[in-house]
Amino acid sequence: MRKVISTLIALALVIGFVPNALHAKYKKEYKLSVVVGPKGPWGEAATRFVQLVKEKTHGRVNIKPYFSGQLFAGKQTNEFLLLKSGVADFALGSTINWSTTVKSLNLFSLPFFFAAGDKGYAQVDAVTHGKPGKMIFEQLDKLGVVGLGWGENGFREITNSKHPIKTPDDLKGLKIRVVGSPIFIDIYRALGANPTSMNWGEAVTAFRQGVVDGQENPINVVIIPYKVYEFHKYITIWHYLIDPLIMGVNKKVWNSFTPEDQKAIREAAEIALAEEVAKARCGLVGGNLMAIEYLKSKGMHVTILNDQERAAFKAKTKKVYKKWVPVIGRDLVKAAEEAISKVQ
Ligand code: X2X
Repeated sequence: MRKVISTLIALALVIGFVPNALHAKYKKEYKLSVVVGPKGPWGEAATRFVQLVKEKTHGRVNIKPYFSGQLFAGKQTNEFLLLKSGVADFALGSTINWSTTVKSLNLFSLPFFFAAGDKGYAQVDAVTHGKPGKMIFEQLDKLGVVGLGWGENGFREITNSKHPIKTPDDLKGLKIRVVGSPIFIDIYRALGANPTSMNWGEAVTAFRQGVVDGQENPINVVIIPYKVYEFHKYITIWHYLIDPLIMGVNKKVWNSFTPEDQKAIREAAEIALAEEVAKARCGLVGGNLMAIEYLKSKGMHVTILNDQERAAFKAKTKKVYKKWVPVIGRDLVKAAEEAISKVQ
């Protein structure tokens, strides 16, 4: 009898207390950094991820989203450092914002590296979901961040309050707000514009007050939810560069989760990100251009560049490639070019 009781006690310990002991190390709340607010596909994906993680881990992992850059007091290019150091446990971050720390991420900011139209999206998928994407996640890992998957801010299009932009000459002298990432300053200087870096937190007020003439951001994730059309009448769809998002988690935090919870968190990320990418592309691909029609209905004057017109801009940015390809890493650029060349 005694033996039976002690076996039962031992079993209870194994079943009940061991998992508790593992979870005891868990924090009450994990912080998720997001640059933008809760509205639009990017913010909504953060909220969705948090809900899914809670459900799938049966409440063991509680994440709170910190929107509008609350964790980094405005300076969005610091986000990766915060994630790496553990000030943020998770971040759903833009590759542009992280590229000041993770140089390889400037790959996505090479101007006119990807094709326009549907082909461009297929090329982006080939890069992020192929060998180059793996190479990037390996680098993140070395820097102390585990990549859980790719989302999308989107191809960045340029808007302004002055006139249509169709040729590089049209950019001359325009004061364009850009993210505080050096490659953007190089691109706009090469194109003859006057770039000024500004955090997203101050940007919308700057558009409203006319402190800048223009800006560049993706249509579904930023221009529509943040009503940029209220400040800028002109948009040029030029698909000049893509801004993927990454769901990242601090490596120490990641390693503190049980394999079961890691699996649950990965699944949550996969679902939330797939939904986010679909929203980021909705009305911009597959012959459905409803998002562009929506901008027109809001009074925007839309200019869509053809391949020849894009080539004129690309030709002006040669020195950007010369300077940045070695910074990004020739191996990675080559792997990306190979992945792109396989897309029909
Ligand atoms: O600041 C921007 O333009 C934004 C919101 O797109 C990024 O965070 C890169």
